[in-house]
Amino acid sequence: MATQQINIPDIGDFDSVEVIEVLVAEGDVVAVDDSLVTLESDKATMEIPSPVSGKVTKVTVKVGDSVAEGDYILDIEADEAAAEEAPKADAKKEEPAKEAPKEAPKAAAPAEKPAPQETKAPAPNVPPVPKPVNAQSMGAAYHASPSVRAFARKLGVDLNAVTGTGPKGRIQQNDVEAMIKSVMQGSAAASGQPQGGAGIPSVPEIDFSQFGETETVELGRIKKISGKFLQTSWLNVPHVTQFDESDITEMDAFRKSMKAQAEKAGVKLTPLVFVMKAVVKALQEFPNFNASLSPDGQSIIKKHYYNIGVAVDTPNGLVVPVVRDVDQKGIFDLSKDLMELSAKARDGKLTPADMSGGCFTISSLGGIGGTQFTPIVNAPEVAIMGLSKAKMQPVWNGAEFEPRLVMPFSVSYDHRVIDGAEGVRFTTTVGQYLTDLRQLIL
Ligand code: CAO
Repeated sequence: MATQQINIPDIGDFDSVEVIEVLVAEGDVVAVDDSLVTLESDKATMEIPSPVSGKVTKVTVKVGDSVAEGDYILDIEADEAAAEEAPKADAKKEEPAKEAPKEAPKAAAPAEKPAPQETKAPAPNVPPVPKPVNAQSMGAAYHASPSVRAFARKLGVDLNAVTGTGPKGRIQQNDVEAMIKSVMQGSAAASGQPQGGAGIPSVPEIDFSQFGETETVELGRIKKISGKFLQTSWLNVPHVTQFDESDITEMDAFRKSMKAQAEKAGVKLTPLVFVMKAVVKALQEFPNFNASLSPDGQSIIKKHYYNIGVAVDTPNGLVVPVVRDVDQKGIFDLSKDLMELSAKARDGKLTPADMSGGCFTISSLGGIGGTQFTPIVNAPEVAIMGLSKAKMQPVWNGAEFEPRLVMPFSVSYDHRVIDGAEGVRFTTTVGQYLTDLRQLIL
């Protein structure tokens, strides 16, 4: 089998152009016209096709190299049949066979110089999805003809994300079309909302059974519904999460001192009801947090009522019943509402009315643990608070360290409505109210 040295053919008026892709690696088998490298000048992108079929035995260029006509780029051990055919092929390509085949890269060049193809930046609606590079083919993550590459480029599709169904995994035009279709359908289905052109690449489908035993269990109804809402919010709301903490030593002492009274009233006081009161007072001071963005994104709808959603963990998934008019209720009433709603939630008896009309949500994981987390805004609300577990900590009081009960919390908010400074002012204010509950009656 003859080894053919492949050189850069006539590339027109370009003296020196950059190699932007090396599409083959040693060991790859190529067919005639398979693209070997992609070159890019300031005006165009062009692919250099293989003049022969065979096995790549050596690659002498790498991405970033500058090349010109005649530069040696790789060796191909031509198929016997191809080698025999080669002279004919050369003849067909109308290049004068002035040199011996072994050192005849120019003779092997295609007659038509590769047509420079206009390159466009990838369309922003289909972001590139990295695909693991085949370890045996580091330079060639995919195979596709120049026309398919041009088609993909035109539509802004990263071919690394496309699975080729052609011979030897070659990417064909219908593979690119299928990829676009799946992206559009996947993102639309996942959000349950019209997409407005924001196509999100789908997560690759993997057959996990190739790695071990698996079991497929359908998601419960609540998980399916809440999943859609969570994803819609995650995709639509530019989230910022502000972390903070509050010294709740006095608050907790007060809560414990009220235990007997609470029991008499048939309720159990947890830190959550105090947080609800502190949040509502802060919402009154920072009305942007008690608001929704209009659907056209041009106005803020401020609410003059204070209904707080509370995320409740149930065996079937997460639900968010709403405690109404928190501003008008005392802590015993709030505690009663909370207990009733969370019992209804766990029994699966919440009605749609129980879960609507919220202004701001609190997600409390404080009874379980954790130090901080980033809750997802319950859109169309614009902010959500996450409570984590309070812990005794040494706190410097100016003269010495004192043991204090400190509760970490976070607030995620919609940055289209709330600025960072406002975000931290809000958390600081809530923290201060929790530290000194007397401020709530001012
Ligand atoms: N720090 C320390 N202890 C806390 C605390 C905090 N921040 N918050 C609650 N606790 C304590 C309570 O005081 C109680 O202890 P005691 O019995 O000794 O008083 C214990 O933890 C259990 O409280 P609880 O969780 O039953 O009650 P709650 O009022 O704090 O919360 C409810 C009620 C319904 C919100 C909660 O049960 C729940 O479901 N939490 C999970 C919410 C969730 O999953 N959110 C995630 C959303 S994002 O995926």
